[in-house]
Amino acid sequence: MEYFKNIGKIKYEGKQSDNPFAFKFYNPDEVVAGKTMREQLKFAMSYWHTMCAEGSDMFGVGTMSKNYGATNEMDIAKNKAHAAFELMDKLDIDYYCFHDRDIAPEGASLAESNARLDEITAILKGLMKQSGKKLLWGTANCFGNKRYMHGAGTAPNADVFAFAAAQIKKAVEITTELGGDGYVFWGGREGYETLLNTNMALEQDNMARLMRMTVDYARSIGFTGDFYIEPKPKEPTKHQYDFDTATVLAFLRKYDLNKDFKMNIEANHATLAMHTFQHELRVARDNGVFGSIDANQGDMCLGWDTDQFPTNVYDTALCMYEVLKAGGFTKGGLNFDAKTRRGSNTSEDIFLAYIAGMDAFALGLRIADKMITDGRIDKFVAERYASYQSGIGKKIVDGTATMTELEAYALNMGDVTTNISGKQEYLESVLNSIMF
Ligand code: XUL
Ligand code: CO
Repeated sequence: MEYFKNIGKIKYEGKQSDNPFAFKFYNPDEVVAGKTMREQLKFAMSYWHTMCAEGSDMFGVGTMSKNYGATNEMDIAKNKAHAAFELMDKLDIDYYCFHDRDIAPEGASLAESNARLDEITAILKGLMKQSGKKLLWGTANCFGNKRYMHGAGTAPNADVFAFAAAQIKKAVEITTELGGDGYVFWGGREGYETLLNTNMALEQDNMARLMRMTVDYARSIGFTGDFYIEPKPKEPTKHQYDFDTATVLAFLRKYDLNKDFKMNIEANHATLAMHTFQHELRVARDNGVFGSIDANQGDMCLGWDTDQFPTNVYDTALCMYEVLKAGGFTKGGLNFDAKTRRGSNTSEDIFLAYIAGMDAFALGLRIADKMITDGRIDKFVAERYASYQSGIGKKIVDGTATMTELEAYALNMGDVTTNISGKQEYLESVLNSIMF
């Protein structure tokens, strides 16, 4: 059965093309910065937004159906799996990622939910074998069900913690069964609404306990992928513990989890934390925890997570600059945690959205490569810090300078006589000249 009948395989036609159903910049097998674009970008389809989300928001019901011609919920899930692989095939996307509840609806009991997961996992495994598509990462939805109203790993109720652990155990098992390259923790409701009712210290200790148990269990069953935490500062809770990359790093170091976890950086979560996407990627790269990316963009006029398909090339270029500087993706990749607008309610819109996002990242990759080969920006930065390469600066970075020595140096100097311009405007114009 073909689900997207009026859409064929999306091909690269180049930027002159006005065919809406063609890539203008994403040419999968073209080599950019030493690897094919396919290898550099490692695009992944997000099951929840693409296969499940029907356009509902807090003011209104869905505007599109994702039933794929079925009525019974397990039949819908089965058709969805087939439709997912058709979509990936037509869009030439090699990876996908999911929450447990995206692929199989929750049953009346944990045992039934698990049996449903087994049934769909077998189907996905077959489809993966046929198509060669791979699982970028799996995760558990420990935020949707009402039992998680106060959190999962950080719930005040130990029964909820136990349920979450059981659900994650199964999610790790199916991720392993499907050869997943990663496992993500996004702490949907791991945070608080008010400190008046919250034991923050116990909640965070418990979250760390859950993560440690997950890592140990996953390794014991042969999971070889990476673990990721996906920072987000707020929404749905007022305060999420995984606020941003720097906060998560402090958490990982406190609980000795930093060897096991990397970051899954989401663009719109960065902006919710009042950071740029590039900032979050830079913090991750500088601290050796760059892992994977949820690519999307927010709306700067709105204060919530709009999860729009990314089209802002300035952001994709600076993102890919960080990715290239980090040495590229290893087990991670670039998943579109993005959904079409409620008003873009056809399946054609989903294809057009992926084409827009993939092209925006392809452009970003091409520009990032040019930024590096052009060299003006990197050279400027290197020269800006040149004073640390010799003399007193070298002593400072080598750790041999003392306060007394620095005082003597400063007294002798009298005052700082040279302080070179940061040339922000010039660098921004260099970036524009590279881009256009
Ligand atoms: C929510 C979000 C999640 C995670 C996976 O804001 O980004 O979809 O990516 O749980
Ligand atoms: Co995300």
